[in-house]
Amino acid sequence: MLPESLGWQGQVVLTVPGARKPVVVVTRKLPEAVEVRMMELFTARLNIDDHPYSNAELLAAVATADVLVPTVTDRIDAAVIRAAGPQLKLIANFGVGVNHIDLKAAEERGITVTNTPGVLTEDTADLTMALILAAPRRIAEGERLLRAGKWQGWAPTFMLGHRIAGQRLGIIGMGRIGQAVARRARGFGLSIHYHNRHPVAEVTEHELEATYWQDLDQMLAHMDIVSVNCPLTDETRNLLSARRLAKLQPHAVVVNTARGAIIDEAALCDMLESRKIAAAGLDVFENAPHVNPRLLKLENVVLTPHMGSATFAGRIAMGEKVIINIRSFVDGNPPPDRVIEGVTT
Ligand code: 8YV
Repeated sequence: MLPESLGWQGQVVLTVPGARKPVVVVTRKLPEAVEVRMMELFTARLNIDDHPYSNAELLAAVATADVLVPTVTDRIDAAVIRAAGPQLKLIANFGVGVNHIDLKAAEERGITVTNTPGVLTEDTADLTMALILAAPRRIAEGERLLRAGKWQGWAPTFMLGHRIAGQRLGIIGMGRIGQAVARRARGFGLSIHYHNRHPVAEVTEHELEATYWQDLDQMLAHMDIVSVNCPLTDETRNLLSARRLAKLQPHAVVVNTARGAIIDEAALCDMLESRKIAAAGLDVFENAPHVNPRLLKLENVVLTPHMGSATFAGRIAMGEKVIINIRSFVDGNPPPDRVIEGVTT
């Protein structure tokens, strides 16, 4: 009989002397330093060849794992959660967005969900800023032209884009990442506007000289660049609908480093094709990794493959957060990054 006591959520505490190590199933390959530490601390089942798990593999994983460590490429829906064995008490997501996890089903089954906020803020804000610069300045288009051997030399009217300084940036979602984007954007001379469920603290608004728009439609009509930085939830799905996109000015640029499904992608393609908006910079897509072929044909779009948090330091820090969440939980304590439905971090 293994010694055991119960923790904060009624979970079996797995770190008392003599207890077995918790079985932790990690669905994707993580940075080596993270995997080594997980091997030391847990009975870690790693994904050596990094193939995305099939539904059958997910079902098998939750049947035996004490802890599941999924990523954005796993669909942890109600059926997967229903298939979990009684020992599964924690889903420690590697990533901040949890739209791929059915939080309600998890709660009903008494499964705690955690994520990794904070450690990918600066990296994601950097990539957002890169797209904010790249789309109006046609950087990717210029690079494609040069590599294709089509550059015939400098000319006064060649590759003209739009000036960044002095433009209005409208940030949708003024959480950690939105604010980090705002700080960077101010350095480039952009003025900051934002839409959020609530205004940010006065001190932050003051620091960023930011203008709050309660009405998103109204904000969209006045922005030069719009950046999507909110989580995907039932409320934000299709937030930039065809109707809302139609509010944008013809020179407007749309940047999205959050989740593809926040924008009506087909409507965005219509707008870009007909030049009803000028350009877009997209790191995320509605049906990733499938990218709408209409986007691939457009010169006025900069496309990156969901790289927002893709830095060595960022991914290691995310792994460390996952480990801290698991350790706290199996010690019987509330994990620091617990996700509660409807409360976004
Ligand atoms: C992550 C992200 O790399 O954390 C997120 O929400 O979008 C990415 O930057 C990815 O989700 C890993 O699961």
